[in-house]
Amino acid sequence: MKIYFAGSIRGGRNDAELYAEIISLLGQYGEVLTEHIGDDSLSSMHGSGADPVHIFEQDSDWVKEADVIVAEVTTPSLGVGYEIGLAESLEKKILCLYREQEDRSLSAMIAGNRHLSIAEYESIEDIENILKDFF
Ligand code: 6IA
Repeated sequence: MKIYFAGSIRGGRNDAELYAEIISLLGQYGEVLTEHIGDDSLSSMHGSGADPVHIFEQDSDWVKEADVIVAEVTTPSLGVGYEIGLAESLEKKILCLYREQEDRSLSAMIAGNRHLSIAEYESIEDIENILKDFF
């Protein structure tokens, strides 16, 4: 099973450590194509010289190759939203993980989309159980 994990980069890296934990949990279920998303040294600015055309093409290819997309959607990210839309158009199975926030709500384009599985969590233990059910 090939798993594409999507998480915010330029949207903000506050949850980068959590992404690494989720990626490690996902490793029990298959090959995670995007382990770099949890890389703590990948800041929103670092590597800004990286070729965006290459990143776009590589990530789009990986979405196509993946059996399943797991997206952490708490930190709003244009890239993650795009990847979810692309995956939906390719009829992939998609799980969105969301932690409720005091100051903002999840985009209606995600929250209101019946093609997505959306799971709210509070702790990493919740995520473990959500993944068990999903896979
Ligand atoms: O809009 P965002 O940057 O928050 O979008 C994040 C999403 O887009 C992630 O799920 C990634 O799959 C993808 N993505 C965005 N930027 C990159 C990237 N380097 N490398 C790989 N995937 C990416 C960007 C340059 C970075 C060193 C700042």
